[in-house]
Amino acid sequence: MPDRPREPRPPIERIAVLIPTYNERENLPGIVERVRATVPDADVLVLDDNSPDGTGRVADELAAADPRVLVLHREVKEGLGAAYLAGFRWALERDYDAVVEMDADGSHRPEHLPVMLEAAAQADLVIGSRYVPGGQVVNWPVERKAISVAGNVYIRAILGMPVNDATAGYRVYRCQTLRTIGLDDVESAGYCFQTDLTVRTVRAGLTVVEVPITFVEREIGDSKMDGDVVRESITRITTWGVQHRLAQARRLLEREPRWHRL
Ligand SMILES: Nc1nc2c(ncn2[C@@H]2O[C@H](COP(=O)(O)OP(=O)(O)O)[C@@H](O)[C@H]2O)c(=O)[nH]1
Ligand SMILES: [Mg+2]
Repeated sequence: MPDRPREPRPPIERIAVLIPTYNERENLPGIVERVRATVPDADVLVLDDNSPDGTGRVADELAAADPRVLVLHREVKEGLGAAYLAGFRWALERDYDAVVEMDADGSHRPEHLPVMLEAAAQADLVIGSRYVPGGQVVNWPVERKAISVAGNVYIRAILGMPVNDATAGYRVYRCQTLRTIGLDDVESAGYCFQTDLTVRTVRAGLTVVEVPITFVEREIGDSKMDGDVVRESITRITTWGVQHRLAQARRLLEREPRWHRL
């Protein structure tokens, strides 16, 4: 992974664990409790999109009982990416050093977090990776695993990305990374947001470290991945891939001016 000589990274002191929720009423208390037990000095911010099942109210109850739990209520469901962007802006305005992305359904075990945060001492982005040695997925149906593996192979091939799990949703971003890559022109609304920000981080020459995790499929509630999410991912990733290859070709032609005459 590209790494240019640079100043040592400042220590990570203030951490916000961002947990996006849509209909996660039954999952939320357990995951918040595990995060609080594992990283007691971190704040937890629940990003709820007005879940019809009342997850927002559950989040408010947790926040009322614990000053380190906070809630950002959003009016409508606009996708995982949009919820995270709101959470990132919230954290940037409050001078956190790092933000953690974590699903509410228990797939991202909070117990991996200390190792991921340790890795963040030497990284600009840490990805909890299912597809490096030691990483694994438990209880996914074979079709779901096939989509995820094929998606990552496609991303590596078309975008020339040296990352094994570019779609992963368990991450630690230094806030400085978010400032460097810029969030204002991020258009990805759904799950391809993860790939989008991975590409931006790699292209900015920042250091991405993948830490192996065990991803366990949820036991309660339903996945929010749907046709729209998959379609947006395919369309955007293919567009970025074509743009990337065209830019590469353009650079090559500029270096070899005689090719213009062919
Ligand atoms: N706020 C918000 N959270 C979402 C949205 N879509 C998914 N999530 C949350 O994102 C996390 C991952 O979603 P999940 O359905 O488990 O995706 P999967 O693990 O890929 O099947 C969960 O905590 C969801 O509640 C959304 O549109 N808005
Ligand atoms: Mg899930």
